[in-house]
Order: sequence, then structure tokens, then C-alpha cells
Amino acid sequence: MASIDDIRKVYEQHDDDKNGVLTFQEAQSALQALGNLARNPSSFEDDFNRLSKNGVIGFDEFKQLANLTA
Ligand SMILES: [Ca+2]
Repeated sequence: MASIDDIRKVYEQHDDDKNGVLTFQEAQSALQALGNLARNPSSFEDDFNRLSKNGVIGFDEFKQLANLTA
């Protein structure tokens, strides 16, 4: 289980354009880095779409995604 510090680090590392929010692609890479996506790939897109606003998510949403897919 990743700590909050790990999640923050991965979030920032995968915010490729450094705009503070993650697109679907950025979030997918970040969750893969956490090792979460492999466990439950099929629901990731649904979860992302439910949490995102205008196609992007912030850190709070990313934390939820990390937990949802853990
Ligand atoms: Ca971004």
C-alpha cells in the first residue's frame, strides 16, 4: 500500500505538463507507477470518468483513484 507521500510524489512526477492536474493518460501512467492499475484495469476508465471534471483530475481525486484501484 502506497503512503500519501508516495502518492504525492507519483502524482507530481506524472503531471507531464506541470499544470497541477492529471489527464487520463497522466493518471494512467501514475497509477501504473504505483502498481495499482494492473490489479484492476477494467474499472480505471470508469472511475476516472466519474471523478474527473473537464477531462482532468486533481490530487484529491487521484488519491481516491489510487484507493479505488488498490
Ligand atoms: Ca497535467
